[in-house]
Amino acid sequence: MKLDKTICVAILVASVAIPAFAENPLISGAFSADPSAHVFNGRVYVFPSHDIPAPAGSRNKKGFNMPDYHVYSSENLFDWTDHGVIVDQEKVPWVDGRSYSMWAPDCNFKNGKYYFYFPAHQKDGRNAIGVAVADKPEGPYVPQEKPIPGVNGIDPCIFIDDDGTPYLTWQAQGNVLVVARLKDNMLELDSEVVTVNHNVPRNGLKEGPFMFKRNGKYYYSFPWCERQTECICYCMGDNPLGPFEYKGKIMEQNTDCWTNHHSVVEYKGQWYFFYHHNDYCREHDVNRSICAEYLTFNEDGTIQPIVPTQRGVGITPATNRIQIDRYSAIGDSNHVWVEYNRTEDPFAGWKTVFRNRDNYRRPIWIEYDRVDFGEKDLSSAIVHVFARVGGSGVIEFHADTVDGELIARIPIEAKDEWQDASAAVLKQLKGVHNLFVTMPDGILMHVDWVQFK
Ligand code: FUB
Repeated sequence: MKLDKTICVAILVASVAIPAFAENPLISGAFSADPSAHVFNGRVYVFPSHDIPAPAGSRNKKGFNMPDYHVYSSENLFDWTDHGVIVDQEKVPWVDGRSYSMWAPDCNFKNGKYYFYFPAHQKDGRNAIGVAVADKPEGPYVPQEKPIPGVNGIDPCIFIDDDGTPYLTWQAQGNVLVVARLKDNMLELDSEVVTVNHNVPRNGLKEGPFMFKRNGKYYYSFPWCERQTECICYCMGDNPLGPFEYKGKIMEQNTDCWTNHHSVVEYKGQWYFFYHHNDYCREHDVNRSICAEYLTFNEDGTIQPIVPTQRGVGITPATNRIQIDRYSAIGDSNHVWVEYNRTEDPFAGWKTVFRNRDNYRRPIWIEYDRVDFGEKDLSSAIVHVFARVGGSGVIEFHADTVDGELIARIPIEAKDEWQDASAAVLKQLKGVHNLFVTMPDGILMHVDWVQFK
């Protein structure tokens, strides 16, 4: 797919400070990568890095171009607010302002302040890690004049232990993950820099470390390129300075995007795993988008492997436009699949194509988990559909299974344009249910979204 850079740049500018809505990816209208998630003041804040298509004058046409950082927050993990740019390469005194080198960051709270850690190229070209400080998670952030002394590398993660002791871990030069204690001022090292030893094989790149604590155990996780692309694996230990014991993979490598980068957070009693993929850019893998999944621990504290989904996390109100192409399960791929709405503009999202070939007799279906039907009766069900002349038929909504209770049956008239077809709700549901959308009659329909009113 060819990504039109003019369109992308225009959308990036327009996206600042407007809400972003999504399942996976979480953010639309701008690229985002390397998500670092934290809970501050009862909301989830995600501090990603920001990929852009290579701008004129970039020295790195084919690689990452990352000029600044935004912060996003959400209360329901479905509606995300973009709080705008918090740190810009041109406004940090020590950073080469034309290097587009603002890679994976992290942020944490201590002494009443928010400390944002970010890597970038210094004016002499070497990588350093600096800090910007704010009174609120959404900023404004004030960058320090100089980077942290003695810290050369990328991908900082700032972990604060229960007793308030801060630790910084990062990828140091030479493909080595390291950790050090910080002083109480959060701006200087307070210990030797310790190499993190774990018994993954020595070969393969390791970067993007993330540390968190649960039930007294320290979890040290990181992307590792074992074969073609990066998987995310983890170790556990009893001390933030190690040693750690290797426990296995949280997320397998994927086929399309060379990098992955993650964070783990507990919010309202549920654990979440944030990561990235290149869903909005299939032409190459340096314009990425952040995603989230549920994370589950075993009894012994080990982590269950996570498979990436389109559906992601969160509960969707039935009265929203439900993007069923962000599905949780899908039928036979010869008869139902997902495509971009407009290949020239990936941020326009996806649609589901229902296609009955050879008089296929089984249900053609897609499932979207966790729809909240609320407590009040709903009157109508709507489908935003394109069914060209000769393509009339029916779309049905079912509750919880493909042949579960019939919520609505919507006759579709063939038209040469997109239409909102609707019908009365036949079965009133209350609370959260999984929604199955089927095409019991018809040849070819494109569905962008469905909605209840
Ligand atoms: O985003 C640039 C780099 O790619 C990050 O710093 C790495 O962790 C990888 O995600």
